[in-house]
Amino acid sequence: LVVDPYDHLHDESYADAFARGRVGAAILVTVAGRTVEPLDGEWRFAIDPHDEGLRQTWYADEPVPASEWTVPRDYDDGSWQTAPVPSCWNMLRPEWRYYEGGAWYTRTLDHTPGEAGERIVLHVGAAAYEARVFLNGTFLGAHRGASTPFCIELTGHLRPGPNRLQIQVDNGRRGDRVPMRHTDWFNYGGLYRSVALLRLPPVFIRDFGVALVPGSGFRRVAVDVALSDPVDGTATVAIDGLLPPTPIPVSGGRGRVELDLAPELWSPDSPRLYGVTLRFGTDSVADRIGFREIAVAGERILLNGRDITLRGVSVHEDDLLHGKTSGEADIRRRYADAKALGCNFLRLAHYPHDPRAAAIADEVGLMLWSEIPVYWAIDFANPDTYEDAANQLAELIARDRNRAGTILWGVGNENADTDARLSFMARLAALARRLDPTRLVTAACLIDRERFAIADRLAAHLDVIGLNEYFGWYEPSFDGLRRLLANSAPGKPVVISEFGADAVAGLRGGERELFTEDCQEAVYREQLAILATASYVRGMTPWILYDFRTERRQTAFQRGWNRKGLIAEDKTTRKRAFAVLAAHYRAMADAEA
Ligand code: GCB
Repeated sequence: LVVDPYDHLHDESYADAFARGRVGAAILVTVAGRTVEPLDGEWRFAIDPHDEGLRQTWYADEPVPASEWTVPRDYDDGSWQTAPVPSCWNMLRPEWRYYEGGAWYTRTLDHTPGEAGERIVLHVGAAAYEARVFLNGTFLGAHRGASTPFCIELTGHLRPGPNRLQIQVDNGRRGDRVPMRHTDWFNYGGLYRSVALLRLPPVFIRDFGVALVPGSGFRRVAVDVALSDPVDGTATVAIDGLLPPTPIPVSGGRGRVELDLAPELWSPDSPRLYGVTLRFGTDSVADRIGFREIAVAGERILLNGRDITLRGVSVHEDDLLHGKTSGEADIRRRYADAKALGCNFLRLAHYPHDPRAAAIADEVGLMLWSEIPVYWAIDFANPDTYEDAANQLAELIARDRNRAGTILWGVGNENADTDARLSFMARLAALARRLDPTRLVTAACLIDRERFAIADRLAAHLDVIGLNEYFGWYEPSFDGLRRLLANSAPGKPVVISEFGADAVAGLRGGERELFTEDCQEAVYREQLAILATASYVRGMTPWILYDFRTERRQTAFQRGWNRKGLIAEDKTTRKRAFAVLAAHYRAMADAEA
């Protein structure tokens, strides 16, 4: 018997399975205030570089102990190694450090049926990059995008007692994905954020949004609710200290009310949050939500009607020991370091960070730029790539729509100004506005090299123009920066979304000795002095708070790390430029006070 091992990959039904099973923003269920059943902990784990599991349908059969095999099908997952969820497999064993490709996570789910009509939803915090979910041998759905959550309904597929849940995760880099093959951050793989089960009533609250109505003089609050099913009825909303339980008429599964309310406003100086509870039938969700309005007027950015400048820093989600898996303590440390710099703002580069990053920013009073990895030269002409990017954006917005500190959605980073890119990213900007009228849209643009000005055609579609420039580093002279700023009349606020220089912590030398702390410090001094001369520069997020791991930098000084951190990868050792930026931000804050 000769079986083509590639049969399944040629089989139309398999090829279509991804598309048919794709899950995305439209069915994401909010976890806000819900009691979840965590599925974190050890899962059985195997890397599968050649996709044998998909070819041999490891998911289709119950595992049989080796002693009972009649054919040599080595899929007894009981003998596998284990891996903790959440974690990045790259951090678990030296031989998995650079592994890219497929891997299988398997575990038993013991199911005790609840009340009649109960619905059970699997919530995956993040799976990098692609995931396929199987329960008891049945393919239930697939998801693309390394950094946004997804949900798969298990109702009707679970049986009482033990069930076999398998998630095949693939972090292979591909030219048509978002990001594509080439990035300047580490390609961590795996189920690296929490996985949980939600037990829900027959009709439940899928999503909700509570925010000030833009332009209402901070006196109207809109509450939107979306249910799991297109039913009619009444939901209620209550806001602690502001609003007693108040009905929201729901028709076809959707409801919206606008209420005359004047909450205390959220700002970095006064990060006031209100407890908000929504109910429908027996279901309820709850969150702590701040109310603020973010807007632009000419070249200014206004928070709650007042001018603000964004004193920021960029940060990756990366850790020496845990890779891209972030704990609460690590997020709080990022923010404590940002505050020690005098920041009121961070750019979360270059993909959606752990959801607690936005929640804790709300609590401690930091504004955020949050973005999707439309990075460098992705396949802008490919409609499937657009769909992937748009879904990641929609999932990010659904996840973080109630986060007051998140003021900017970034739709891309350093993408050359081609026609295909313009139409792709203009559509993303329009999508962000349609899904969320309470935030501004930005992108980190490049300099127009012909005109030597800020002249990206995408700027017409943005509220705030982000600009990455590396004068003093990739381009040794600062003259270009002076020329560029003088040549530009953007008519919109500009945030310098990146500048910086690599420095090996502790390495000293002259001001033009590359990779020394002294050179990095000199670049910061000069950049800050020049940028202060352009009135339309309303903020900056220098590159970057910490050194971060990246495969593409293996040479002399870098050794697997991007060394542009103001703090080394130990997250403790501050480089000399840290104090320079801190002094600058202190002076800016004093001047504004
Ligand atoms: C950039 C990219 C960023 C890189 C940085 C660098 O322009 O946006 O992802 O890490 O430059 O260090 O070169």
